[in-house]
Amino acid sequence: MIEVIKSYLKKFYNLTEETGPLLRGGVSPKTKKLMEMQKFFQLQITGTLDADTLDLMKRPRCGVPDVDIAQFSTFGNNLKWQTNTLTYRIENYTPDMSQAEVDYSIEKALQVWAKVTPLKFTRIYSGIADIMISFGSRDHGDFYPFDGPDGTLAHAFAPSSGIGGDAHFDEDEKFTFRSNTGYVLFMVAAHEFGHSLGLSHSDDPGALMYPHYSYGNPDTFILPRDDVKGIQSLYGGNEEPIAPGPTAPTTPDACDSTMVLDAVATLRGEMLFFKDRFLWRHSQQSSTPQQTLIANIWSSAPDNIDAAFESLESDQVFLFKGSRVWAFSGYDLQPNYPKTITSFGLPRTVKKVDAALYEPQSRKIFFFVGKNYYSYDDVRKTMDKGFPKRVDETFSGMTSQVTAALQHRGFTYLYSGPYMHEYSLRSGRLYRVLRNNYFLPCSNL
Ligand SMILES: [Ca+2]
Ligand SMILES: [Ca+2]
Ligand SMILES: [Ca+2]
Ligand SMILES: [Zn+2]
Ligand SMILES: [Zn+2]
Repeated sequence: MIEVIKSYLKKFYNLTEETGPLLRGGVSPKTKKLMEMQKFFQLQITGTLDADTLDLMKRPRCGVPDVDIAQFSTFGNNLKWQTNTLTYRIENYTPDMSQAEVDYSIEKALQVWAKVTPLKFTRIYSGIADIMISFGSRDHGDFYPFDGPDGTLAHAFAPSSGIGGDAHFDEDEKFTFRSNTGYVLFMVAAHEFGHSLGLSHSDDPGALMYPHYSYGNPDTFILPRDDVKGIQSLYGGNEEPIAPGPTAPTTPDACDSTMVLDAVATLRGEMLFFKDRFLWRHSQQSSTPQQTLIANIWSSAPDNIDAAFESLESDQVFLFKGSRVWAFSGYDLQPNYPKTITSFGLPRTVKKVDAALYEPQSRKIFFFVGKNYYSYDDVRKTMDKGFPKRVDETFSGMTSQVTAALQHRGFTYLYSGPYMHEYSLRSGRLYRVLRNNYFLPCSNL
C-alpha cells in the first residue's frame, strides 16, 4: 500500500497494525480500514484503491479523525463543557488576512453555534481561555504536526481542560475572508469549533461537520439541520427569543418520494441526479448512489441548476441556470464559459430552460421550455427548423411542465414533479409512470 494511503488511514481511521494478522475472511486490517473509509464517504465499498477513493483522499479536510480516537477526545465520546459560558483567546494572527478580518471570522464562527444553543462566548486577551486559537505550521507544539499546503487545514480538541477545546489552523494554507481563492477562515473555524464543543464528524455531505472543506460566505451561511441536531443534543436549544431567520438547510434524501429533482444527466457511463447544491452519482455497477456537493465535482458550477445534459459529440457536460450555461470536460470548466443560452440558438425570449435531454442516436439536444421544446442538432451546431413544438405533440399526454429529462437505453424519461414518464422516443408512446427511485435507489430501505 502506498505510503500516503497508509498515513491517511493512520491519521483519520486509527490504522495501527503495520503487519497485523488477517481478520475473519482473510481481510487485512488495512483493507478493513479502507472499507470503513469508503463506507463513511458513501463510496463503493471495494476494499481496494480505486480512482474515486484516491481522489477523495486528496481533498482538503479537517485533521480530526473520522473515527473516535482517544487523543482528540480525551475522555471518550459525547464530551461536553459543563458550563454554558466559555472564553476564547486569539493567540496569534495569520498574515493572509487583516487582523480585523480574523477577529470577525472567529467571532462569526462561534456565533454559528451560539445562535442555536444556550452557549455564550467571551473573548479574553491574556491568560488561558477555554478555547485557545492559534495559527502554526508543521510542528506547532502538540503531537499532531501539520502537513504543509492543502491536505489538513486545521484541527481542534474536544472539551476538557488544558489543550481541550483548542483550535489550531495550518499557517501553510492561504486563508481568506470571503473569496474562494483560498480557504475561507470562517468556514474552517466554524467546523473546528464544532469539535471544540464536542461534536465529531458527520457523514452527511451537507453538514458543516463533514470532514471536507467547502466554501461558504460568513454573511449568508446558515448552520445545516444535521449540525443543529448534533449540537442541541449536547447543550439544548437557545431559549432566548431570536428574530425568525431562514430555516436550517437539510440535505436532500433519495428516500423522499415527493422530491422533485432539478436535473438529470449522464457522465461517462454514470447517472447524475441534481438537487439544490447536491448531486448523486450512480454507476450501474454499484448498488448505492454517492451523494456529494456539486462544488466537489466542479468548483465553478452553480447550485440549484435548471437542466443538464452530457454531449457524446463533445464529451462535455452542460449545466443550465437561468440564462446561462456552463460546460465541463471532466472536472474542468471549458474556456469562455459560462455563456448565455442563446449560444444554443435559443431565442432571447427564453429566460430559462426547464429540462434538457441528449439523444445519443440522432445527436440531438431537446430543450424543454414551458409547454414547448426545441431541438438542437449537436453535429451541425444549429437549431432544427420547425421548432418549438408542443411537448404533448411528440410525447403523448405530457401536458404538465417537464422538470428534468434523460435518455437511457432507447427510452426517453421525462420527469414532471416527483413522477417520471417512460416514453418510446420513436413512437412517442407512454409505457410507464415511475418514481425517482427507479434510477435513484433509496438506500435507507
Ligand atoms: Ca483549552
Ligand atoms: Ca495543510
Ligand atoms: Ca429542471
Ligand atoms: Zn473536523
Ligand atoms: Zn495542533
